[in-house]
Amino acid sequence: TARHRGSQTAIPCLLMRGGTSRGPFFDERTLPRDPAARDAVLLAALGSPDERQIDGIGGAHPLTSKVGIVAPDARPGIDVEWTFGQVQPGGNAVDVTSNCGNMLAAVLPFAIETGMVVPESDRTTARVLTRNTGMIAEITVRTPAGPSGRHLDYAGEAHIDGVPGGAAPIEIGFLDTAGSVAGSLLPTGNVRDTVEVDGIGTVEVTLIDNGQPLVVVEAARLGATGYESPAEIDADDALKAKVEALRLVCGHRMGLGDVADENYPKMTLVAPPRHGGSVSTRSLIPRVAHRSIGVLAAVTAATACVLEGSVAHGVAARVAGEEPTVSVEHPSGEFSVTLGLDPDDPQKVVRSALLRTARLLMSGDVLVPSSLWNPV
Ligand code: NQM
Repeated sequence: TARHRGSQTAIPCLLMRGGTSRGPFFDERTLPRDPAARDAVLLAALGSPDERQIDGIGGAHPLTSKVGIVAPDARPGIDVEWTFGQVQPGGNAVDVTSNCGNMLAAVLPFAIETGMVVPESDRTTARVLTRNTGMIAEITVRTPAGPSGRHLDYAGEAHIDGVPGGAAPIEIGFLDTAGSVAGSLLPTGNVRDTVEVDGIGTVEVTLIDNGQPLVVVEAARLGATGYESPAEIDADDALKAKVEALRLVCGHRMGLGDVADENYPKMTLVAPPRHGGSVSTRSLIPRVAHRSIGVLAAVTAATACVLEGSVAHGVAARVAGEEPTVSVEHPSGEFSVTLGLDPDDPQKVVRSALLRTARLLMSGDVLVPSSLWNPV
C-alpha cells in the first residue's frame, strides 16, 4: 500500500516494458479510488504536463508516457483485468478510452510478479480483460520451474522489431476486437470513403477499427512516400498539418465527434511494401510519429489489407488463405499478425494472433508530493 515518506507519498510500482512501450504499472488498490485524485497522482508520477516530463518518470514521448493499472479482483472467466492510461507528455489528462496492445503484453508478467496469478506449469495462460474497451485477450508466458519455485522467464530468443535483442515470447490472441472505440469494424458501413478536407481536397480513406480506430490513407495522397523515418515525419510541419486536418474530418465521419483533443483515431499512411512484407505503414499516434506501429493498430491495418476495396488492399501485396499472416512493415522493421477469417465470409476477421515480449525493468516506489494525495 501507499505510505508516507517525508513530504511525499510512496506508491509501490513496477516499471515495465510492454512490447515497444514502457511505463509504470500499479496494483489498483494502491492508488486513490477517486478518479480525479488518481489521475492527478498518475500525471505527477509521469511528470506531465511538462513536455519533457523532467520531474517524473515518463519518457517524454507518447510511447513512454503510459500507465497500467492492474486489478486483482477479476470477474468470472477473467484472470486479470487492467486499465490502460495514455498521457500525452504535454497534456493534463489520463486518457482511458482506447487500447494499448503493447502495454497489454506486460500485464500478465505484472500479475505474476505481484502474486495475483500463480503459475502452475511451464506455460501460463491467462485471460486478460482490458477495461478501456472490454477487450479480452488470451495471453501465454513462460513460467519454468526453478530452485525456488516457478518464475516468469524474461530471457529468450523471441525478437520483435523496435526492441533490441531477444526475450521470452509472449503469445497474444484476440477475439472480437472489432469496434473497440468506433462501435463497429467499419463505422461508416463502407470499406472506402471519400472525404473533403480544406486545403487538401478529395481524399479516399478507409475508416476502420479492429482494436484501434484508424484512418487509413495512401501516403502518396498526402505528398508523402510512406517510407519516411519517424524523425522526418515529426519535422514535416506541412505533412503533419494535412494529417491532422484529415483526422478531424474523419473523426466526425466515424461518429467520434470533435477529436481535436482526443488520442484517437490514429493515422496510418500506407504504401506498397518494400521489404518483402504485405504493406508499408507510417503511423501518427495521432500527432507524433510512431517508432514502429501499435499492436492493435497493426491488427487493424492487417485487417484493412484483407478487405477488398479498402485503401490498404489497394496498395498491399496479396495475402491469401483462411489464416493469412499479414506482415505490416513499419519504420523499425515489420509486425506479423495472423488473422483468422470466417470460412463462410472471408471478408470477416474473427480473431488475430501475434507475438510480443516484455520485461520488468525496475521494482520499487514512485513518489509524488503528499499535497496531491495523503493516504490514511
Ligand atoms: O495500438 C501506440 C503502442 C501504441 C498502442 C499508440 C498500441 C496498440 O505502440 O495496441 O499498442 O497507438 O498510441 O504502444
